[in-house]
Amino acid sequence: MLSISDWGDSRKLIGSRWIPAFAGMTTCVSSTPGAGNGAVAVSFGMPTNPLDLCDIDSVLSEEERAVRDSVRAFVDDRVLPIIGDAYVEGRFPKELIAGMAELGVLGANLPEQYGCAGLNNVAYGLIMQELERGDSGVRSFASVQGALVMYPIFAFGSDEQKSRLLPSMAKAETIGCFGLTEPDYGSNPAGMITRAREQADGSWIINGAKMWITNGSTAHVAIIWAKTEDGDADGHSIRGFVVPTSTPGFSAKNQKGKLSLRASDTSELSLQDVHVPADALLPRSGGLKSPLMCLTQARYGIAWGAIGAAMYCFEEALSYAGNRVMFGRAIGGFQLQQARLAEMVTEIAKGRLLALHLGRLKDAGRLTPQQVSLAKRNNVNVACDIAREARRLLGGNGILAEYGAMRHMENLESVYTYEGTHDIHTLIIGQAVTGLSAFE
Ligand code: TGC
Ligand code: FAD
Repeated sequence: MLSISDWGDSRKLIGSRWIPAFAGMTTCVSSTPGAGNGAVAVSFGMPTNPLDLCDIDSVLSEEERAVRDSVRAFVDDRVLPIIGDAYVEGRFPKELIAGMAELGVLGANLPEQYGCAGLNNVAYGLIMQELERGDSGVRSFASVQGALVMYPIFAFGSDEQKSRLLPSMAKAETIGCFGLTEPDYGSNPAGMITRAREQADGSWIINGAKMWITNGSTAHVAIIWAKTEDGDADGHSIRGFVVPTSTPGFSAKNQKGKLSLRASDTSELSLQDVHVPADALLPRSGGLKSPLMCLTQARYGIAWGAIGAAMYCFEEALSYAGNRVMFGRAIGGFQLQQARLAEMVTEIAKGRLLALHLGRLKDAGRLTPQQVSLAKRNNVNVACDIAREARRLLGGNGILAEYGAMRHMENLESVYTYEGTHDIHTLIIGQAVTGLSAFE
C-alpha cells in the first residue's frame, strides 16, 4: 500500500524535471511504491511536470518561484507528516505557528516597514496555494491572521496601532481572529446585532455574539465588527475594534462536532459588557464596506489556496493510479481513471491561470471584488470536485486519513461556505453582469 510517507520514493525531483511514478505505468506490475519510475517517461513524450502541462511556472518570476518552493518545502517537511493525525484528533497544530512566522507568511503582502515580507500579491497567492496543499485549516490560520486581522489594522488603523500590532503579528507573538458572522447573520452581516456604545470618556462597551470564528480560542486579539448606533439600517455605523481577548466579559468556546476543518480552531465568541479604551477603535473603519474589503483580501487568497488543495489531491491520485494494480495492470492505464486525471489537471491549470491573472491585476491596482468572487467561486468549486474524484480513484484507501483526498474534500465543504457561500458569489456575479441586485 502506498502511504504519504512513501511519496519520496514515488515521485522524483531531478533538477527541475519531475518523473512521476505514473510515468512507467505500463511496466508497473506491482504495488511497490515507486515501481516503474524512469526512462519510459521519455518514450511516452510525458511532460516533465504533469501538474504544469501548460508551463505556468515559466511566467512566474524567480522570486515568486523561490517563495513558492520554500513554503512547499515547509509543508512537505512540517505539515504533511502531522496533519492527518491532527485532523483525526480534531486539533489545530499550533506547533506550526512559529515556523510559519519564521518563513514570513503572515501578512506577507504587507509592507516591510511593519515587519512583514512586502511580497507582491502573486507571491502571496502562491503562499496560500502551498499552505492549502497541506490543509485548508493551515491556510485559514494564515489567511485570518494576514488578510482579516493584519489587513484591517493596516487599512483602518492609526499609526500607533499599526506600529504596535503589525510587527508582533508578523512574528506570531500576537495572534488574531476576525469576528463578523453572528448566529443569526451569516451571509447578511449588515443585520448584525453586536453593539458598541461609546462612553463619555471615549471608551467603548461592546455586547454581542460572534459565531464560527477561526482562531477564536487561540487569539490574543479579536477584530470585532459592531454597530455603533441602533437603528442605522444602511450599516454605515459599523466599526471595527481591536479587542484583547483577555478583556473581562470576552469569552471564546471551541465549536465541537465539526466534520470539516478539523485541524482548525473554530470558536464562538461572546462579548458581555466588554469595556475597551478609545484606542481600540480602528479609526478609519466605517460602514459594511470595511469588513467587506477585508473579505476581498481573504477571498483572493482562497482562490489560490483551493487550487493548492486540488493540486495535492491530483498528485496523490496520479501517484496512486501509477502504483495500484488491479486486473493485472496499473489502474492509471484504464480510460476511466485517465479521464478523471485529465479533468483534474485541466481544471487545475484553468484555476491557476485565473488566480495568477487576478494576482497580476491586484499588483497593478486594478482588481475588483467581483473578479475575486468569480475566482473564489470557481476555484473552490473545482477543488471540491477534484478532491471528491481523487478520493474515489483511491478506492477504499481513499477514506483513510493517511491519504489526503478525503480530508481535503471535507475541508473544502467549509471553504465552499465561508468567505461568502458559493450562492452568494453567484449572486454577486449575477449583479455584476445584469446590474440587478438580488439582495435588495
Ligand atoms: P452592499 O450594499 O453590496 O455593499 C456595501 C458597501 O460595501 C461595498 N462592497 C465591497 N467592498 C469591498 N469588497 C467587497 N467584497 C465588497 N462588497 C461590497 C459596496 O460597494 C458598498 O460600498 P458603498 O461605498 O456603496 O457603501 O452590501 P449588502 O449588505 O447588500 O451585502 C452584499 C453581500 C451579500 C455581497 C455581502 O454582505 C457579503 O459578501 N456577504 C457574505 C458574508 C461573508 O462572506 N462573510 C464572511 C465572514 S469571514 C469568514 O468567513 C472567514 S473564514 C476563514 C478564512 O478566511 O480562512
Ligand atoms: P446562511 O447565511 O444561513 O446560509 C444558509 C444557506 O442559505 C446557504 O446555502 C446560503 O448560500 C443560502 N443563502 C443565504 N442567502 C441567500 C440568498 N440571498 N439567496 C440564495 N441563497 C442564500 N465568519 C467570521 O466572521 N470569521 C471567521 O473567522 C469565520 N470562520 C469560519 C470557519 C468555518 C469553518 C466556517 C464553516 C465558517 C466561518 N465563518 C467565519 C462564517 C462563514 O463566513 C459563514 O458560515 C458564511 O458566511 C455563511 O453564513 P451562515 O453559515 O450563517 O449561512
